[in-house]
Amino acid sequence: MRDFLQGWNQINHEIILSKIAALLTRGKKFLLMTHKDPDVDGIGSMLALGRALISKNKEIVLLTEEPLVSPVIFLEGADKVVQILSFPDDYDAVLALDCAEKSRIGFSKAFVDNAEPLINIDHHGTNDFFGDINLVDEKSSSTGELIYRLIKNAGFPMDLAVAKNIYAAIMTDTGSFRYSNTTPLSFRIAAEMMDYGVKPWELSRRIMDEYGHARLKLLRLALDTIEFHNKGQIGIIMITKEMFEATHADRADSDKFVDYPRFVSGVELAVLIRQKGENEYKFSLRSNGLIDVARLASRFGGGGHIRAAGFDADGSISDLKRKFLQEANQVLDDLSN
Ligand SMILES: [Mn+2]
Repeated sequence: MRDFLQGWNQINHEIILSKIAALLTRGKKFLLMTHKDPDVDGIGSMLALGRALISKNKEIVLLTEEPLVSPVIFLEGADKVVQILSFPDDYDAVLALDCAEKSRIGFSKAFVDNAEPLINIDHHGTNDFFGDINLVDEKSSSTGELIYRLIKNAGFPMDLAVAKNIYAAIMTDTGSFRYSNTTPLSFRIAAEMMDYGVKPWELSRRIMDEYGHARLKLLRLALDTIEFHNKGQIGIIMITKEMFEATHADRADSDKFVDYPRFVSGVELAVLIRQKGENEYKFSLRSNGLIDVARLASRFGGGGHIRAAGFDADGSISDLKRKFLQEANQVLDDLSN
């Protein structure tokens, strides 16, 4: 039965892919968006699909709420991404890429509600199917992988610029092909992208391995905050606004900091708490395999993947931490019973 259902799901995705491909082939003008605080998968997917559509003589607008920062700014074609405020209503479709829910797109509700039809292409298990058409495949390593399948299905042209963005999207979402979401298909696509001229070393150096002095200064401060709970099973690292200010670092500079507690032996759940405002915090959760952090995050109104999820929280940090640890300890204790 399980095999049958998985098979059915796969057939279903192909039908939806064809439906989206037909819509993109027929239409003329499209708006592409991704989630707030966009990552390489989101922007890379926008750039890859945008470029493929431009070679089919479509009019494309690639829109983000905020100007791009490192590392997404280093993606091929990133200078084509714009920030505008009004919403012209003459698009043949609006595509939301890598967004688990409508509110993740950012912008005002009225702005996004104007989008019609809204096509939701995503790989988050917590996706709530907010689109008029939903291509949601949680087995996909990345949205970039879905964009690859869409481009193939539609028969749109692939070139080095498209390949670089698809490769970068898969590379970052799989942690350089190390995370549990890495599949044989991820490797096959990566190999094909190399045939188009992608150089893995060059892309990983530019997008994953290069950082400025600010990041190192921020890391120095953040490492001092690491604490462990529940017999060393929970590791927490914290970054305050003052730390950002003192080091002139930006949000992207704290990317992957959660790996420092995560790599410590015995840790099952790693948490990065980033202060966004006076009483505003972002919790990023990583699981080493035992805990479903998407479920844990959803108890606080957030979401994500089984091994990587997060949520926003308002309040005093001591209260937020206490409430979070209560839930997390409970989940861990239930697992060991
Ligand atoms: Mn993604």
